[in-house]
Amino acid sequence: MIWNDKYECMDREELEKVQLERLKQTVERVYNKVPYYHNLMDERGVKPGDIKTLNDLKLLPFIAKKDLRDNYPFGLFTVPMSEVVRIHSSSGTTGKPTVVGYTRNDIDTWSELLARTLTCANTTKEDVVQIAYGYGLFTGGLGVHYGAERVGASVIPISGGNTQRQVMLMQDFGTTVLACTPSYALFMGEVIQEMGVKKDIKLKSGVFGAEPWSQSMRREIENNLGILAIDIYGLSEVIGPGVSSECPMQEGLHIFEDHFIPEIIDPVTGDPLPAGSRGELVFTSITKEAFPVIRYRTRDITSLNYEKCECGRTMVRMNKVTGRTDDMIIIRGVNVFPTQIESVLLDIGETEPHYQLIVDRKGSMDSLEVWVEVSEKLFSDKVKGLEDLERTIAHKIDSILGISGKIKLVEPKTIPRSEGKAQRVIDRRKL
Ligand code: DLL
Repeated sequence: MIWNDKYECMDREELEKVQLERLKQTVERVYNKVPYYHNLMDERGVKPGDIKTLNDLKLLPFIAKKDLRDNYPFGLFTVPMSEVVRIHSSSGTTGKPTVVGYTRNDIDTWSELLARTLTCANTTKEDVVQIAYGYGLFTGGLGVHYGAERVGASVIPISGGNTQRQVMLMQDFGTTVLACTPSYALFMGEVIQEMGVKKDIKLKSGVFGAEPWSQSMRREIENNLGILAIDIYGLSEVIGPGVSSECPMQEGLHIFEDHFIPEIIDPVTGDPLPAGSRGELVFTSITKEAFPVIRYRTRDITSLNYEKCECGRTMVRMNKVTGRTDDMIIIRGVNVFPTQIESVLLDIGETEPHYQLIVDRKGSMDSLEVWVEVSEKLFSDKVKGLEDLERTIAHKIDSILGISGKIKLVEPKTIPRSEGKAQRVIDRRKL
């Protein structure tokens, strides 16, 4: 089933006409309403009238998280506060958070996009949707919530945490669709196992996102919970969740291009890259009222696939995000994404999918330790076997990623569990 096939299945030529019209309006809007954009465009010698084709997008300046911080909190809004009905913000790791605002129409658009997203996970009004993303300033909880209501499903707005209670309600209320981060879904699977209640769980699908996760982690979640696990992507600066979503084919995430124009650029030079190349994803929002963004640099690394999808949607697909240009860790000169190590661990199969990377520096030498849990049985049974397993993992990481590291197998429940985004990397280097 497709939620809104008028747009989701639109002919490309027609879609591009819609995009161009909306882009022109958005550029006009930011130029006239936001002094910051006005100055940036003037500095580049670009006027709204110069945008004549979609190709002219590249004339426009980029915007990054720093620009949002410099205009904290509301400096990039294009409407007076009397028209803003919601504010969200994204927790920065340093300094001030970034703040985003929505008009009533923006909330309406957002609900529609999450309705599309949930429909990609086969959600209908017959479903019971348990929303275990955090509610609050984070966009996950409320974003998915409005979409689930738009679909007409019965919504359980439980937010994150209190996992035993989550599982109890899941049984009692007959939850069929779960919405949370993939790391939390994995943890829930574990708790369901421990409570011995898998047979009482009616889950059929889940919409998981807000952090990178590998195909092997998907298999793990799908097997543990017996569901279809759909990857959903978004970021607060662009709208929140609802920027793109996998369809049941699970071969890339359809970007809702009638609202967001994607580009892939070289993260170093900023030059647009040809179709199919891997690079940094950039978005221009073309329907937002309160807080549109022009060429927002996401720092997320992916590529775009313009081939036709079997599901019938014509919107371009982005491949799974493998990491960020800035959470990418560089160890002894090698770029490492936590998801690459996760894939190695899950492919070996004898470990649990709970791990943490500890990066440190002694003198001028970086060190990498990978802490990973093994099952109770393996841990107590075979101390000798553990050493072999540590060697196998170290060897595989070295041969695939080109980086040597010390593997430390630890007892179950040693690695802190997450109810939101997992913290995969502890970087102790003072860089
Ligand atoms: O994480 C919005 C969201 C909520 C998306 C619920 C999906 C589900 P932020 O907190 O602003 O917004 O974080 C955005 O999270 O730039 C990516 O680096 C990462 N991210 C989000 N979804 C995915 C995903 C929300 N499916 C940042 N795969 C983004 C990989 C993701 N990374």
